[in-house]
Amino acid sequence: MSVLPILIHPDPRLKKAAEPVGEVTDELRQLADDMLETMYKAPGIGLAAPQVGVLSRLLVMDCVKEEGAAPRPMALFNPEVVWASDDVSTYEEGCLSIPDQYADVDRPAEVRVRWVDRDGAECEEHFTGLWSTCVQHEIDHLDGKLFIDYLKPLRRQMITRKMVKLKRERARA
Ligand code: GNR
Ligand code: NI
Repeated sequence: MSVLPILIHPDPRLKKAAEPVGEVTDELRQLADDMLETMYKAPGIGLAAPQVGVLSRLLVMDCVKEEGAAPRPMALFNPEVVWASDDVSTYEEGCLSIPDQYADVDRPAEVRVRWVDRDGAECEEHFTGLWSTCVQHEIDHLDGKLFIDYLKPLRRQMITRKMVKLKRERARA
């Protein structure tokens, strides 16, 4: 198991659509485990493969937030939204690739998602609440989309400038 470096916006790899995964190999299972370790350490509730520089359709998440509750680490290969509610909910989102920046984003309140799990089995589940927000945020990453793409251009530009500065400072440190 290892913690992987997380790419910071702006980075061309965060803007590209990721490629579907073929067979779920040991190498991909290892990547999923490393991504989970990276996500828990950050800490975050989700992570998509492009955020660690891998352009494959894989995301991991665990949105259990109750203190002392059993964790639920999930790895989703080739996830697809097969149904979305007309009902919208607003959540203040953040992103590990855009540190310390938060903004309200509207998304369908509930979604039904189909994916392939680490054993290669087809799964389908209905997500609500934070799980729904998170899985949609992660699938957006697989399509090269960030939560700031939903904001007005001026706000997005301000955040991008801050990230350019942050990256420059980190590179000098
Ligand atoms: O850790 C994360 N928290 C979060 C909060 C609200 C909406 C979405 C998220 S996902 C984010 C981790 C991340 O950047 N995943 O891509
Ligand atoms: Ni993110």
